[in-house]
Amino acid sequence: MTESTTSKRFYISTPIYYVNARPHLGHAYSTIVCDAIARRKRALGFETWFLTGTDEHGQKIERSAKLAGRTPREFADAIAGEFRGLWDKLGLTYDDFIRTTEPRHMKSVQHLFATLRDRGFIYKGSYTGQYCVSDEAWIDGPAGTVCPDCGRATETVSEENYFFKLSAFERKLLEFYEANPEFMGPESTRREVMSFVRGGLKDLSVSRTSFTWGIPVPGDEKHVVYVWLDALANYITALGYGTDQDQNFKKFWPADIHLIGKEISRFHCVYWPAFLMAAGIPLPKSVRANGWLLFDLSKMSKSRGNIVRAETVAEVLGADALRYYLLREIPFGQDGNFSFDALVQRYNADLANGYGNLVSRVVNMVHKYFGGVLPDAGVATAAETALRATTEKALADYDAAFESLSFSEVLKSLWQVVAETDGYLTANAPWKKPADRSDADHSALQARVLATAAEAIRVITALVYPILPEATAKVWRQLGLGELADAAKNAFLTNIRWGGLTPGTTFGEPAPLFPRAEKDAVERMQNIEDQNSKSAIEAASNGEVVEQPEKPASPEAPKVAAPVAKPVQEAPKPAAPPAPVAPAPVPAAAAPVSAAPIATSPDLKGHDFSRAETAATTEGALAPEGVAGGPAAESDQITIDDFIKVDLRVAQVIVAERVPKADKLLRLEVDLGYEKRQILAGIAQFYEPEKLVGRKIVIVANLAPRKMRGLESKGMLLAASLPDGNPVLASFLEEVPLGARLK
Ligand code: ME8
Repeated sequence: MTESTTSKRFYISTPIYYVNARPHLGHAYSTIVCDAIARRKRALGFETWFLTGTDEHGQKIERSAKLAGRTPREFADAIAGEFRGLWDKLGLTYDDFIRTTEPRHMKSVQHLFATLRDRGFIYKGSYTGQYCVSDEAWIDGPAGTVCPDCGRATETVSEENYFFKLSAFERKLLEFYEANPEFMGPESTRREVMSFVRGGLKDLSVSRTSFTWGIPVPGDEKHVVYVWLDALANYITALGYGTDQDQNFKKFWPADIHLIGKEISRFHCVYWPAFLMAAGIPLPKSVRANGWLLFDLSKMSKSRGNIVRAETVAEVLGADALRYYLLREIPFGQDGNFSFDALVQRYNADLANGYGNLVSRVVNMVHKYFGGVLPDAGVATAAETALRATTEKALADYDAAFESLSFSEVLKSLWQVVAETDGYLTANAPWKKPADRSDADHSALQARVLATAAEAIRVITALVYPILPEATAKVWRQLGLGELADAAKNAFLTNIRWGGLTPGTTFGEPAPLFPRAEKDAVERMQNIEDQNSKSAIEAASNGEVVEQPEKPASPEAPKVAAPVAKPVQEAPKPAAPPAPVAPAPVPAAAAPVSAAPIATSPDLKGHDFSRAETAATTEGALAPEGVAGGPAAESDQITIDDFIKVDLRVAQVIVAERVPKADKLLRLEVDLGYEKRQILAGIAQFYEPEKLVGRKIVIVANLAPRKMRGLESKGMLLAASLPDGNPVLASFLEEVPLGARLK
């Protein structure tokens, strides 16, 4: 990260988040990182612009809205409101919130598209290829290819499209990366992006015609702009690019940092700079990728049902605790696990017993021994000199560590000062007067120790302000220094050095900062989360807008999907797990009955089972109506021995085709590892046969064979049934071997 040397301006952005799901801790993480950076820059006197927002167009959102029974606009309004509301609740200091459905954005994107076309970088062609709706990305390969990033099945798209001449930028991009090693980071991102570009770039389709939820291409309105071109442009449209209100564009562009999650680095480090080069617009100074926040050791994401909400942590421990934990626990750029236990432990150790307790001891003693007026420290002894040296070391290391986004290092070094100050207090025990010490000597010691400790606290507090804005504001008042927000406006961080506290300063009243978290804190947070997932399910069953599942995590798969029209053999693809295609994870042992419309959590306790739902099974043409209706009455319950009789197995679809003259039937050939067999399934109205090839599914393997339309069907597919009767095939997020038994 580099500061502009010509002016003290700074522009930072988060990704704009999809509105197919409510915000979770992963989204909060990136936004909190930006907030901490923006706060520090402002406190250093930079005129700062911090942009966030929501990505609202595209096929994925259109489908999510449909599933929720809403228009895309209603759906987007509801979820965008949640994002914005959460950022406000967490006290995040964004300067602008851009929504890609706003007219200001749409007009400006059209201007960019027209500019690219006028400059000769966009042409019309036709395309047949694979598209991953979840990632909104073009994928190399034949029909049946799974997305190498998210593992979902791709769809075959055959459309007349506009193409962007990405191939013309291969060499220019590589030259740019070489000349600007600071452009992208961390190093793993840089390596991955460079090897992707070295693998060759093909032209990129930048419009779609098969759906309408997007920005119309100017002059050819049956096309909508490709959602990533639409979304990436937010970084300039929000500044007024291409309009007569472009003061902010002139002032803040190019951006200093686009902060993103590592899975979208290709879009930010390849496509975005190429679009900008083509349009003749300067490139951003840097793109920085955060690693993934994991929960239960897999990427926190809606589709896995392993999310935690930022609100939950903020409610129980406060927003500062969340900020501290995320920035201290996870070295920036790396993946890091989130756990309630670790959070509470860190909170108690570092915040309640550490910084909070230190401030409380010192402020209370200044009140007790000096009537709340800071005494003069007098002449320093070796102990004060040592504490000062540690504090000054932390001060000296601070800027470089923060600039390189090493938040964890920043906090470690500041907490070293907390620990030393604590030790210094304990060693000098100003609360204890030995019998052989005169009153005057003792008072001098108290003055020296408390004034020195208070000075160390002042420095720590100033430096940790960007990360703990609420707590540090309280401490600033307790130290008698007034409003920290005002100090921040006056660039107080430019001027922090040892010795800033003036003797005679009247301290504020002591007030608790981080009350110790009791044993039940973990349980309380877990309960709130359980309650949340229940109410989401209830809302879903009432037809309200609820989050839609998003892409499942690619298990550490590098982002290597090739751009459109690139020959398969050139694509450096990892062995992608065959398609966990169903939009919701289905608990592996799910019985062939219906799940809630969003089966995003295995916890279905809150689901309204009272409504009869269509059969979830997809055996033959049709399972008997009402099979999947309500919960089993007690008399209908089965024993484990009954359940074990059902042989549920993992199978992979190797052939899928329509059965002539049967609207509903597909003929599948599936591979169980130990045998191949034919199954007929009544899902032709819901699944394109070619999209099923390669998918792993669950079948009832020991169902007696039966004949339909003259063809034998040996087994039955399992699927969840949505309220409108649509089936969603059961599938897996993890790699599973063929023939594995579900039990
Ligand atoms: O990709 N750990 O939106 P999105 C860390 N609309 N960060 C996480 C995370 C996790 N588990 N989960 C989400 C999109 N994030 C596009 C972006 S930008 C022009 C368009 C954060 O809703 C991280 O920053 O899928 C990631 O890149 C972003 O949320 C993805 O949000």
